[in-house]
Amino acid sequence: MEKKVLKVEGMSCEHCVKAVTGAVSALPGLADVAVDLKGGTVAFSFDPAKAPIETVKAAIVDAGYEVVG
Ligand SMILES: [Cu+2]
Repeated sequence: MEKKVLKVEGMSCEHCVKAVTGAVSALPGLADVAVDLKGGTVAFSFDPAKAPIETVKAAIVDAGYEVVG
């Protein structure tokens, strides 16, 4: 498992936190998903063999948010 923190734009309320947490948690090999609403970040552990980082980013984008780093 690798740990990663992504900067995500567009999260403004608890609904966004739930949407992003749900989208990322639904991917295979994802764990310990933690959204920091004020900081605009999403931290998680992931298994690149199951879900590469590009897949995680795509899931966040599909949920309607922008990954900026
Ligand atoms: Cu929201």
